[in-house]
Amino acid sequence: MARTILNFLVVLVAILGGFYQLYLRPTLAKFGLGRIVENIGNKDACIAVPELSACEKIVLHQPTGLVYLACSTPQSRIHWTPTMGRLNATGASRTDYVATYDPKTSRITRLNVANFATQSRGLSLHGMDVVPSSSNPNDLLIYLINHRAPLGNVLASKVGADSVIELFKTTVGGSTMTHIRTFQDESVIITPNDLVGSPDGKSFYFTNDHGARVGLKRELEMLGYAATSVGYCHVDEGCKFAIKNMHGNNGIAQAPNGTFYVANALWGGLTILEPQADKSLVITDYVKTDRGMDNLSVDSAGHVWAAGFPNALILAFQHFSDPTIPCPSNALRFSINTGPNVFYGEKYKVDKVFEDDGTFALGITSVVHDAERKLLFLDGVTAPSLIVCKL
Ligand SMILES: *[C@@H]1O[C@H](CO)[C@@H](O)[C@H](O)[C@H]1NC(C)=O
Ligand SMILES: *[C@@H]1O[C@H](CO)[C@@H](O)[C@H](O)[C@H]1NC(C)=O
Ligand SMILES: CC(=O)N[C@H]1CO[C@H](CO)[C@@H](O)[C@@H]1O
Repeated sequence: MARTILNFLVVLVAILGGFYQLYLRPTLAKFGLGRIVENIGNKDACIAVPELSACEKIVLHQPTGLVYLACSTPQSRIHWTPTMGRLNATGASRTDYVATYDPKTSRITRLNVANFATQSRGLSLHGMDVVPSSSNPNDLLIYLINHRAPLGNVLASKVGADSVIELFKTTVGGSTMTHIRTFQDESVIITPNDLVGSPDGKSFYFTNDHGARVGLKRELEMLGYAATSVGYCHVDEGCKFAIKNMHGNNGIAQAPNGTFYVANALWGGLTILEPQADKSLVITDYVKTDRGMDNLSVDSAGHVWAAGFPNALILAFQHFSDPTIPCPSNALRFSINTGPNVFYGEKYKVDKVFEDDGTFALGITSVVHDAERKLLFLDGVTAPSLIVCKL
């Protein structure tokens, strides 16, 4: 009997050892275990703007150099960040806001909200897109993910957030945003994270960062369960899934020629997709990275930028509970590889343009590059300030 148990234990240890070596170790390494964090492009070349903390998403208006930010408070994020399973609706800020920052004058403008009928349910922001309107480029359409608390006597921790997409309109440099409509779809808009809006104000693509609002299955996604998706909504046609069964979907961005990029926040990697006539998406390529990442943007030079997570473990298990705990951050740039190793199949080059151990830049989840003015903007869910760096 003892012998059998011993054999069993030996086999078990061997299996677990193999599991650790083959599976868990590379996963933990991607999450940041044992990674040495460098200092690249940080400090001297940068300034911090503490008035703009906890801004989850940054969008650049290229012609003017103005940046639009979707902001909250670090305190609210501790209680209410549905993507991280933080679902304490009482602790959520319902007065999150969109601000503009002008790097030329350092002027910050918090946009006033007008015509927002469902105002009582407030704004709890996350992903955003700001798109010049096709009918007048001086008008900007602001698409916002709004994680509302569920209505009635139900606990958000039981049913999740009642998330919708809000569409507002503003003018370039204006100080008011006027509500146009709310997009709602219980079965397709599940756990919206980030989005790409159309210039006619009628449709958008968005990522669902989980397969379900709540429940144990969400935890399996950390281990590779592919349950995230991209959805598509049109004001006249409703919502549908553009692609399902992807892993770790988070930030989404679109190049001017229509190509989509989606970041895997858990295991890393950039997926490249092409839209089809029926609005579905087809995967055409994938670029590996050594870390999870988030909140993509495409600059005017065609480079894709991402906030990398040098250490997702500290981010998820320490910094998100207490945003004062430093957590390293960095910015990655993806470009078409023109170097000699193209030959070996490396179509894309991944450069680390900014890295900080967390003493200066922490909680960074969104990175935007102004290629014309050579400025890099960094902010994030729980970041204490906006960081602006000269490149
Ligand atoms: C939820 O948030 C409220 C308000 O901040 C706080 O008083 C309460 O302790 C929080 N509940 C939990 C379970 O964290
Ligand atoms: C779209 O542009 C990107 C670079 O900005 C390029 O990598 C991609 O191949 C282009 N896609 C198509 C379908 O031409
Ligand atoms: C749109 C957006 O901001 N997406 C993600 C940015 O990063 C944080 C941190 O992981 C995510 O929680 C957001 O979902």
